[in-house]
Amino acid sequence: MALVDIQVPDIGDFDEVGVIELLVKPGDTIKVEQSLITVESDKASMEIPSSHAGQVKELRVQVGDKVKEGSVLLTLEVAGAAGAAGAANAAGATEPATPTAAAAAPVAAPASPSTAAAPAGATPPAIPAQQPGPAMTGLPHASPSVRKFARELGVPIAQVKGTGPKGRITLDDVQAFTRQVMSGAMQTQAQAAQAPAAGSAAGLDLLPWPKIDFAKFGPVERKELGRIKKISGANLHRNWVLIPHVTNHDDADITELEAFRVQFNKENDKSGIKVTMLAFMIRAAVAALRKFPEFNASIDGEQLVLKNYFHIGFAADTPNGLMVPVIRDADQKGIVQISQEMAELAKKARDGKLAPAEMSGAGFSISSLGGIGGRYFTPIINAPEVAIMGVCKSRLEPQWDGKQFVPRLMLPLSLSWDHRVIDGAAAARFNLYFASLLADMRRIMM
Ligand code: CAO
Repeated sequence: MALVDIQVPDIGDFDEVGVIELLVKPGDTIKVEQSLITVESDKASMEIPSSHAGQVKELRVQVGDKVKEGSVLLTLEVAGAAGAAGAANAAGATEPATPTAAAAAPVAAPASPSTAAAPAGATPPAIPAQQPGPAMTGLPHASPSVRKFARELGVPIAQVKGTGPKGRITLDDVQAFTRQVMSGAMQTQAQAAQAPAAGSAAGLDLLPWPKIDFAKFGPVERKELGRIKKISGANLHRNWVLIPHVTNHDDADITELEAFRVQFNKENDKSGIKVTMLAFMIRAAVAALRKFPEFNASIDGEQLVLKNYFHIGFAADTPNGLMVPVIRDADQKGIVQISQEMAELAKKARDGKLAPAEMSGAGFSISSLGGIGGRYFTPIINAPEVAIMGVCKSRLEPQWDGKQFVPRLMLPLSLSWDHRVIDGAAAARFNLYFASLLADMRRIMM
């Protein structure tokens, strides 16, 4: 065992810097390069690492002291005669040697991009190059270790109120901020748990849901919402509130396609196969998703997950509520197979026999009200998807062919899309392309 005095290494152009934080205490066992203290000039702050490993015997500085290159920070008990543990980095030992880069390079605050990019083992730079200080950058006044601690907790340091000297943010301030946020979050959760199922304003700072005695206005009866309605309702509510929806409307001329579909079904009447318009739309959707991949994507944090598979969900109206079965790998299936699978899945949905796996994995969905009616509507995106195509009932409409108005069968399209991922121009192009495919399905082969 030997005692070694750890000194301040070369800190660049600074004569003296103030000690603002002690990061170790007597009795601590420390490693080589572990931060010992934080020092600060009027422009910047940085941490001073240890040149040796060992146990802290005595601290030789305290907060508020001024130190410079060569000042003794602490006495360390190290293994071996001359501090063998730190022999490679003997900087700052009782008989100081020139500090090596590894030992002396201050632990840089990651707020400094220049430092993050600096190669390991580079000559120790002067303090300002390591970490521009608050006066230069307008960054909150906090030492690198406090910043690191805040980053680990995900605390936005700019929002923390500093109570240290000159408003410096201390470790305690970061902890107090975290406690405050956590207690707020708990309260919000507690409020949400108490809120009526019909819709809580918790978190959105909205007016509370109106509580009305409807019986005052006439006879009423109460009915529990079904299980599917409760589940789909909660999902729809979240999606509507969290996704910035925009809906683009357009029309597809399906005159020829519908004539072909009717003809095909007539020809195959005896086989029991019934090809539906929705099956064509699923194939058209696959082709459009290939051309516009950001429609077959999901947001994951700050990343976009682009899917290389083509699973298409379709909304099915069931006695229990809305369900969305999924046609998997629709790109590898023909119109007849898709029609058959859709019929099976829709039946299963109506019979309440859909397995969870049959309702998961879609990258894009279609909601067709074509068999019922309507003109246009705003489908709600089925998160984590980023777009959904809604279609209503087609009808014969006069269309100008350049010379005259001619009757054409027009299918109303309503494409809802997530404005965080998609923009209006892409949505308009998607609709145009989708419509052009339905107008002439030969384009799918191109
Ligand atoms: N325009 C005109 N007619 C259409 C049409 C359209 N866009 N789409 C379907 N039709 C016709 C069909 O040709 C069929 O007519 P015939 O019986 O004369 O052949 C009839 O409407 C019924 O079609 P369908 O409903 O059996 O078949 P589909 O493939 O269109 O739909 C399914 C299947 C499961 C999607 C549908 O039954 C359904 O549940 N739709 C409701 C979806 C829904 O609720 N969406 C809203 C979600 S938001 O709340």
